[in-house]
Amino acid sequence: MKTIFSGIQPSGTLTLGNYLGAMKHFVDLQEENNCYFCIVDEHAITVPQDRLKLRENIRSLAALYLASGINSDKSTLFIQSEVSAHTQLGWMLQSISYIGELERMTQFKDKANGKEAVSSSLLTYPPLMAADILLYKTDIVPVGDDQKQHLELTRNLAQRFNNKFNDIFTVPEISIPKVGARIMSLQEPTKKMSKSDENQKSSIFMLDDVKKIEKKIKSAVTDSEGIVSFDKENKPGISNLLTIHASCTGQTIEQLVTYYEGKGYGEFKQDTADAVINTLKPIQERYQELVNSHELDDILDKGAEKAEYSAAKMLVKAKKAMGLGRVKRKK
Ligand code: ATP
Ligand code: LTN
Repeated sequence: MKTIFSGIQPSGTLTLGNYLGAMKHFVDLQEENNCYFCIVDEHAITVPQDRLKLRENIRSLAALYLASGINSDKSTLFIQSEVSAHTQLGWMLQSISYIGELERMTQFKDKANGKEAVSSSLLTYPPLMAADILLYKTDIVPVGDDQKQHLELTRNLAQRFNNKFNDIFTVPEISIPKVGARIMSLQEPTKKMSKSDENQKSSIFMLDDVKKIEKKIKSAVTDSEGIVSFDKENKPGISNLLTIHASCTGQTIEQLVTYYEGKGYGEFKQDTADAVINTLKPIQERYQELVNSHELDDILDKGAEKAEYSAAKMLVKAKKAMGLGRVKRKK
């Protein structure tokens, strides 16, 4: 049995990209592994957040995890800020991170780009992410393609710590899905679909209603060729819709391309919209039952307690390795 850890930021309503690139795979993984799934609210505050909206997003994300199929009897679901070991180890890992390597992170460069007041936590975000992962002796981290660089840094920090102090951390592996690792924006299909995109038409949100989903897919940017085929370079829009369609139905891209030979974009888009609706509808129904329930609070309480127990043990080891605090003497 392997230990799995992954996190999603409560920085807005989740998109279809978050679901197909990350959450959907979490559900399969929990069957045979020891899984931790985290609502990383301390990562979300690296950019400005409205406090009431953040609270709402945290709850909504927790409900979406469960509605998508995360089972609290099999997995530990918890909120990052409710387990204080994360920021504590995050600080310790900052002390072995170099400013140069943090400045090279593309997520930092993208999010800091052109802004005047960039928080220092946006720069030190990766050591906190490393702490999330390393606290639980994680073997595998399932994420979308965009997190590769952060995972590489996490592995470097784990090895650096182990060499410098004591060999306590497991060096984690990354796991990226074969299809759906990077769902692109519907309006600019060379950019990834993101929950913080300002153009609402670019992203399908997991809670969008049927009409909105249809409208967004029908107005997705494509090309004038009229042939449904997969070519990321020259046909990024159609290729993205093919990826979405394949991930939602479980068909392969080759099967879809054969099926739509000689058919127009209109029919293909309508079927893609139906595939998305069939995927999201049952999740939305379960979400409504959960979001304001006591059941949700009970699950999060239990999750925080379980996570705290494992994380505290690793934190003691890390402090000891670095020489922090005192050696407890027997009385
Ligand atoms: P933000 O836009 O606020 O930075 P985000 O939409 O990128 O956030 P995260 O919370 O940072 O979402 O990511 C949660 C998970 O979803 C990560 O594993 C990430 O790799 C994955 N993910 C995010 N966007 C996509 C996408 N467009 N396609 C596939 N996977 C994605
Ligand atoms: N950085 C990630 C979110 C994240 C995460 C993690 C993912 C924070 N901590 C630990 C996996 C494991 C993102 O922006 N998607």
